[in-house]
Amino acid sequence: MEPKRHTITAALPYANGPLHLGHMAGVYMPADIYARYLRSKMEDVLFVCGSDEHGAAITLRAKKEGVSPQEIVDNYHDLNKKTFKDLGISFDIYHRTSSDLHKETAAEYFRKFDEASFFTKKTTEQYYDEGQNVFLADRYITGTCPKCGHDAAYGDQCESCGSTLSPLDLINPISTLSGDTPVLKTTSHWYLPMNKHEEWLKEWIQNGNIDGVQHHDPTEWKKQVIGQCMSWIDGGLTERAMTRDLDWGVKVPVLGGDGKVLYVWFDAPIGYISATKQWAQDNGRNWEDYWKKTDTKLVHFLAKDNIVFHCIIFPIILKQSGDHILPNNVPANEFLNLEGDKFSTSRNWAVWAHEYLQDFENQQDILRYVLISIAPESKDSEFTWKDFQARNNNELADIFGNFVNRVLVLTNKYFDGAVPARGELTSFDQEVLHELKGAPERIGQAIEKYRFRDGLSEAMNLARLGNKYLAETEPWKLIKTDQDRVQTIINIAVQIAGNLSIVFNPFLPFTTNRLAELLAIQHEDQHWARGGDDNLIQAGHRIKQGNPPVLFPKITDEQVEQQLGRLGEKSTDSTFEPVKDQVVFGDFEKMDIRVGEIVEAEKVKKSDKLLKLTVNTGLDVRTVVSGIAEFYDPKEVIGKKVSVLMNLAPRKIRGVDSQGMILMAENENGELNFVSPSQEFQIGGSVR
Ligand code: B3M
Ligand code: ZN
Repeated sequence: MEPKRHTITAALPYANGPLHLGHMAGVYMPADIYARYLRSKMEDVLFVCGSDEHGAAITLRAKKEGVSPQEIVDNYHDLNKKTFKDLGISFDIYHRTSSDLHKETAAEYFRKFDEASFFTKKTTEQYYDEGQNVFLADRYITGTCPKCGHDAAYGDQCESCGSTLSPLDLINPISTLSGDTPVLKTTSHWYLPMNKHEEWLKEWIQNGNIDGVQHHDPTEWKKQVIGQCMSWIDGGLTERAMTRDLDWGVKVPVLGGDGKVLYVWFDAPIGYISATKQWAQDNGRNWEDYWKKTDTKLVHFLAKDNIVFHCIIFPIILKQSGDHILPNNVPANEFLNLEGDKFSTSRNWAVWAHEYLQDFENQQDILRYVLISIAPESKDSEFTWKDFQARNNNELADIFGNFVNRVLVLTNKYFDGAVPARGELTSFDQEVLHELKGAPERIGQAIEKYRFRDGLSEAMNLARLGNKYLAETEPWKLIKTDQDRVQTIINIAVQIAGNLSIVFNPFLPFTTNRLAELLAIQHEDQHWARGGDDNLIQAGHRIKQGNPPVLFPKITDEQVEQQLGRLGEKSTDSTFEPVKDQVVFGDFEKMDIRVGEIVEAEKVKKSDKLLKLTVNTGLDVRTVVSGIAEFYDPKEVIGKKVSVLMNLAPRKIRGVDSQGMILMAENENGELNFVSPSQEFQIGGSVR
């Protein structure tokens, strides 16, 4: 049965950090190509995503930075939403799980499950930090991994050996909040008895059917996906708590739920549904069509670490809901590595998508092309800047860009921009047109089977064919002697160029839009159904006049070097610096800070940044050099009360002896402001 509509989801990224190329290659690019392709076939498509704004990782980051979780998620929700948009990821909605609609929706599912007794409620002992008065989420506990001995395993997982753990498995558990050893304390939670669902899950994942009803073709699922699920199931499914003792998240909406929130993996997948509800409200549609009708095809895009949640936990939720459809496929990808190593946020071993967009303005499609070419579809793969450069320069620029440029230039030059009619065809012409006709089918098949790399390489083959066609027919040599032949050649070349704007459209939407403009063709002519048409552009049609722009500028060695030099540098992704290591009060007490008054100020010679200040500290009058010249004029600081670190060892700065330091507050733009008493205050008073 052909589906009537498509619900496409892409994993909701945690709003606690920016997005890097690994996320893009593994999840969002493939999902976007799939969505764009289906839209171009005029199918009914809903493509949803949004920020996952709950979970312990976010509260942990907020604690580290000394801000509220809401501030963190507001910041990254906006940044990530914009990054996706700028990269051309065509979500119909980018929602967020901290929205009221989401919280109501998730709570409603939870309430229904509770009423229907789909949960079991259990009281167990869990680790508790007595100093901080909180139960510790799995991620807040580290200790030694019982499987491999790694000494910094988390309560839910050992990142060294990959084992799934429970906090009680850890040897020598430590609370990351305080560094103390936590104690065990009893608490009650709602558990999803996954073990009760083992039988149907097995049948559904392996054979695609439930109770004799065929839901999908299991041969279309990736082997790794089925493999991972079966190894979980064969290992025995257990009960998993669907609630947590936390104050950030969706509040548990039933009796006894005080101080507890929904487990983020119960809450987040429902985010797809609440996003759909929001979209439906905004567009006068019915959300249920996209989640309940059996002629809707639901596909989840994600990376391999999210497989079990989308193939086991969420399907249980969907099936228990009674009338919801199950995913038709979960084409999960493996991981992308970077220059020989794993992506790592803490070491800043990453290429951040928003930084790419700043550094390579209007070159989104180069990134899209490269990331799809190397997408980790069946095994881990690697991004390197050298390869990025090579793929752009040798493929996009030299093949695609070169071909299109020739077609446009020759059409303008020989025929004044009017597409010539073709005459008699040679067997080579016929071969080329035959190839052209088959291309959309080959590419579409690959996309529908989630083989995006193959699809892209087939599309590139069409550009290659065009390039080869012109190189072999050499119209520039014939123009003086055989105008008829040149007409045919250019006509065929124009048809290929027009078709490139169709078959590349899902992959390189910015480029194909530019191409359509240059060829002066309508949006309708870019629908997938027009693909393969060897008369896509009629004789006599006028293309855009003038010199065509360069579609793919070459990437230089300097650009590559610059990017390489940045890897591993201090992270710029945080608005606030993380909290420094703990100190005891004695450390702080060693510092003698007092209120002083600036009595004289002048610029330090040959420096744009430094002011030489004379400060009356109540005990003495001393000279302090301060790096504030960009923010304060010498005249305006005289008379200001400031905080002076008195016992900082004297230093010579630009030949001036500086005794002490003036304390400054710094904002996110690096602007400095005096730390001063808020009212008139006595000079010499101590600051502590
Ligand atoms: N936020 C995990 C992740 O970003 C999680 C995905 C949720 S999808 C419902 O890897
Ligand atoms: Zn381990």
